Amino acid sequence: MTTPKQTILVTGASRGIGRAIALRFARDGHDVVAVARTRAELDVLGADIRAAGGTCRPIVLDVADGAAVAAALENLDVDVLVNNAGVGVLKPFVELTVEEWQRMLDVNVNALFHVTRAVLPGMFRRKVGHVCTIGSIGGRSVFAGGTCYGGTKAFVTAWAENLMLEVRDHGVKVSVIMPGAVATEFNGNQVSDKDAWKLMPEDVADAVAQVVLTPPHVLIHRLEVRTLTVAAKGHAK
Ligand code: NJP
Repeated sequence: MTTPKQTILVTGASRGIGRAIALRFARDGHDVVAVARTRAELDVLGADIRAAGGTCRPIVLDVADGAAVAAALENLDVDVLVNNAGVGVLKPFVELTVEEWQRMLDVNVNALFHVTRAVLPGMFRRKVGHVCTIGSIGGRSVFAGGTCYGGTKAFVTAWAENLMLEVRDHGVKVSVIMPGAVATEFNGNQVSDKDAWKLMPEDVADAVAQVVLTPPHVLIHRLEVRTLTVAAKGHAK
């Protein structure tokens, strides 16, 4: 490890990109706090991290539940928050149910308030911290089926930019990482050979690590991570 040990809170750590981010920071010797709703998957992550000599504190939590988030994260000193938990239901606007619409807003937008609001006061007190949020190139490259999801990810970028201007004088960095398509179970995908053209979750984890592990005076605020390979039809790449 080249930097001092830090406490890294990763939301949506049970699988996909969040799991890769948690494994990456644990491998680098940091204390990982892993948040998601699925206890069994968090247990597997914790066991994998411990088997490799790292440390992991799992927290079973719905990030859309503001009261539960406030209670769970109270008294936790977080150096780096990775807002990764996200939901995508990609289909035509007229086929979206109100529940699907609401769930994307709850997890992709409203949870940013709950989780970030819970950890920022501690970062202000310690005059150091980093809020790193996973957005999407779908937040600025439009695609059919992305009305709500793309809208929530456009919000992520705008929110992060505004927050960055507010908190940098407190010593807190804000970054947004915008991946292209990643081979995960996102949007009900079953990962298979057809996903070979996509980014791997570890590619995004590497990008997050590069952004987070910059020297104290350096802030990478926005980063797009794209694949060089040809996208399957209908995908932003
Ligand atoms: O998705 P997936 P990814 N409370 O479905 C968690 C963005 N992105 O890793 O609660 C707490 O494999 C869920 O855990 P669980 C995307 O928008 C992706 O691909 O146990 N956690 C699981 O760990 C998102 O922001 C692509 O069900 C909740 C995780 O979220 C991020 O990358 C492209 C939760 C979802 O794992 C990770 O997505 C792109 C809740 N209420 C951006 N609801 C892509 N894959 O192509 C869900 O540009 N989670």
